[in-house]
Amino acid sequence: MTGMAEVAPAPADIAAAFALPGPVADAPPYGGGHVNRTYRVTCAGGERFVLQRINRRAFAVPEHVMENIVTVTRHLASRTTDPRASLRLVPTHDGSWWHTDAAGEVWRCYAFIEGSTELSSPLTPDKFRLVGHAFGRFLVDLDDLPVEGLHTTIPHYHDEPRYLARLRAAIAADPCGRVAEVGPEIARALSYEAASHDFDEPGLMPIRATHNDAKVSNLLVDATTGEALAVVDLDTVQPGYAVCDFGDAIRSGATTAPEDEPDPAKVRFVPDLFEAFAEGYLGACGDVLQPSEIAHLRHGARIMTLETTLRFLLDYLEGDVYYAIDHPTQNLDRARNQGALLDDLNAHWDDMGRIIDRLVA
Ligand code: GN1
Ligand code: MG
Repeated sequence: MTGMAEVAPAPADIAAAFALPGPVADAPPYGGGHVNRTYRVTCAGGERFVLQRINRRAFAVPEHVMENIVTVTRHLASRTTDPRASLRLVPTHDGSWWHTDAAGEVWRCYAFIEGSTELSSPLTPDKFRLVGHAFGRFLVDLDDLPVEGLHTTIPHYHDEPRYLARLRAAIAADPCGRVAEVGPEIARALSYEAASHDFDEPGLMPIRATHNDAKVSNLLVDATTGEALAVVDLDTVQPGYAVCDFGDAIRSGATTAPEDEPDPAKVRFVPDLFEAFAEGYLGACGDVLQPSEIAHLRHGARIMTLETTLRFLLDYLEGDVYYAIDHPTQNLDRARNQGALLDDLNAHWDDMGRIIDRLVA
């Protein structure tokens, strides 16, 4: 451990930098993100906002994250007349879209989307079809956004061979003495070496503006009607492959258990949920996707499940330096969970192919 505890500025003081409609009444921590710090700010008049500090370990240049978000939220807002269908940034008093505090940390503030919620569990095929449709729409809405205008804010983000190389280095260095307890997890991860190269070929698919954290919880729905409202958590929007977003959604939704369920025996891939998501997704963006992308949807599902398996395992071996944890084995739980899902999803490889073929027929 390092000796000095971090002295974080009070979120209410940071919120005062933004052009809010009145004084801050409270600003408790909010949401289930693993990387950024998030607070829900309520003003004296009851108006609500989401205040976030961008994590520099994940995002080396937070200003680039913000420039991407400004570009993307503008573009998305121009596609709809519904103010609840896209995130709206609140400027600072001096007209900037972000605030840099005394320690150099970058903060931003969004209007809270009132009457919205994450989808409730259990996820049914009907609900997951709607998620597929929403992420498909997201792709269509960004289809005409010039991807050269976006920064790559996390280089090598979906570079699985590189995560595997880092895993090998972490095994060799064993900085926390944890290697001995994760033998089966390491063996499993290394057994996916061949699959890790699925996207190595340059130009395999078109590069688009993609979300890169397309998990179920990043779609807000109307709390009363359940209809889709906005895709949120736009920090990771950057140039990438559409099938990685498809895959992220599958690994987060086409499963019998949430990502940190500690008992891997409870984790199964659910083909019916895969099918429902793919149906909604292809219904919304099937015309925009190229044949190379449709052909690699299932590879996207496998590669993104491999990626979370590798990243959680790596973080456990490296001492929980990246993902926030609330108990000491949480990253190990997550790695085992995603690894179990990876094995089961991979066992359904041919089923996934048949489902996609049937849907595009
Ligand atoms: C992280 O912080 P959060 O929950 O939005 C991570 C994603 C992972 C996800 C796993 C910048 O997202 O890549 O898929 O956790 N974001 C970053 O739940 O690393
Ligand atoms: Mg995220």
